[in-house]
Amino acid sequence: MEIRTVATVPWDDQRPGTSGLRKKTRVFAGRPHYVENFVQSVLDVVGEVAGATFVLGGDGRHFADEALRRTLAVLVGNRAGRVIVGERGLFSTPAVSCVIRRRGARGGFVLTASHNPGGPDGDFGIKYNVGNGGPAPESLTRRIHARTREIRRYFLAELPPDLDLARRGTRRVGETVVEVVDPVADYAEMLEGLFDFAAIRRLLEGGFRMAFDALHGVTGPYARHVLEARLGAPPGTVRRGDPRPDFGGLHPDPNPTRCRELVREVVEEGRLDFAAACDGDGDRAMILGRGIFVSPCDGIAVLADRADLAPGYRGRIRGVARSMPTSRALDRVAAARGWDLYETPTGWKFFGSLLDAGRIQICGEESFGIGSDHLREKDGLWAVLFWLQILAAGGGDVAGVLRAHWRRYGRDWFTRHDYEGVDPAAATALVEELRGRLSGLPGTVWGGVRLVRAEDFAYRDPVTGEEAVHQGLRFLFADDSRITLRLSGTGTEGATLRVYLERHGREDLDRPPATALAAVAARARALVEPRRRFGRDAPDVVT
Ligand code: VG1
Ligand code: CO
Repeated sequence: MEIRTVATVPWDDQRPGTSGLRKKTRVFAGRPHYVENFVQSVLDVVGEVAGATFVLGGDGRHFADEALRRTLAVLVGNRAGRVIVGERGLFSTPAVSCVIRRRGARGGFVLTASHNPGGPDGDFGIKYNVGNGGPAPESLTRRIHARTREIRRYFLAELPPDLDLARRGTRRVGETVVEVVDPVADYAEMLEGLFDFAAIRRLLEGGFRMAFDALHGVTGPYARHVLEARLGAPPGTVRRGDPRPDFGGLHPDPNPTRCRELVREVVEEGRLDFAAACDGDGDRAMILGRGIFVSPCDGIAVLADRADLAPGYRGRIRGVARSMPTSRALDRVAAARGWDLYETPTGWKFFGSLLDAGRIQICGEESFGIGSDHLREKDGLWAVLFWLQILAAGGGDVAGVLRAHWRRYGRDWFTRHDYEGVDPAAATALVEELRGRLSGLPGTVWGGVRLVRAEDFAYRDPVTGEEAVHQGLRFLFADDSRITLRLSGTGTEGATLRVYLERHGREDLDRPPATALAAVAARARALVEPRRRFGRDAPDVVT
């Protein structure tokens, strides 16, 4: 097998964001060496690649086939000992995390831009996960970025043209064993160890009506196997279950705006007991119950509070964590139960050290991602099973579970307003101006309510001591309401401003967030001035 040293020139824009390197598909596809440069940069930084095992796969989006072969060619070129590839190039993000851990791999490459749309005019991405199964931490992504700016060569193997990555089997290519595997098996077996499958099966066979919408992302094969084949949900429970390169023209982002029809069917018309949808790479899940939408912030709190109902978590929770913009519903559960509570910057990479150290067992983000120490990624199908476990064990329905939670802890109304594709200079100016004014804001009055605290969120990892600064501006008011502003780190066009609003209360628990948070939203508008700064009167997406 011939391995060539290919001369290359660096690209200056390969900085990983909140979750991997994300760009327009045409950037990945059109620029010479773009994939190889990034993969080689990762391997140069990680080191000791020869003989090591890597996991490789993705959500099957447009360009994934080509990126798969090019990534594999660089791994073989670097004399990796073994590459475990998902059949047809498919692997969900949580499954990659699972397989890295089970097989003791050095790391894994996930070819996905997650919830971003795909296709030739959409987005593509590469995430690198490390040996604990989790996203590369900041210290590593900084070094990877530095490496991409100086790389001058990569090592490339010529893959045999008849190497078939669509069929299971093991084959030696040069010094590397290429093992094409069923991407579902390990992951499904892991789930079976965490939940009481017999109880969930009784629920699903007992007239319970549910739907799972894979949005043509990678979760279709996982959900079909777990929900339909193993747990006895009727065929057809999984919708849009075949992964497609363009996600069927959909935006594989499970939120009420993008999943209008499912929300109408379940929440508005009450035609099913339960429904869920996952994003392209399977780490997010939106949960709906008959007549009710579960805010992900509430979802995290409920799952943690009821963890004893799942065999894998009974009596095991000692600490929990949430990203900073996520509502404080989880804090109330932690306080009541005497658990430690950590508040981290946005992005799953910040949970890894806490999970590794055993300080937390369950964690989550407002952006539909929840997970636990079973992996080092958020996990969409796991969250679905956790809800089914709660319903199977406790009886009742989603609405009943949520309302009982609110009665006990009060309700943390939460909403997120996204201004997408705004002028990056205007977005940066907003953040910088407000940052400059932070110390003068406490004591000022907004719509009759005093602002009591304003800060630029910084985080020191309690395990590693690593610092992360400028992780969002947050404003606390005298009525205990909270506004957080930050710029997205996953977009590929313009800037996206995220405005997170929340307030706690014990009265009128069924009020929708739009009503309960109307006054807070008005204060946020006064802070942001979207009309003046961005020429916008309303956010593009309200979650
Ligand atoms: C968003 C979410 C964040 C999540 C990240 C990756 O990041 O806000 O909570 O971890 O996406 O999710 P940002 O920087 O755009 O706000 V995934 O499922 O796209 O890998
Ligand atoms: Co995702």
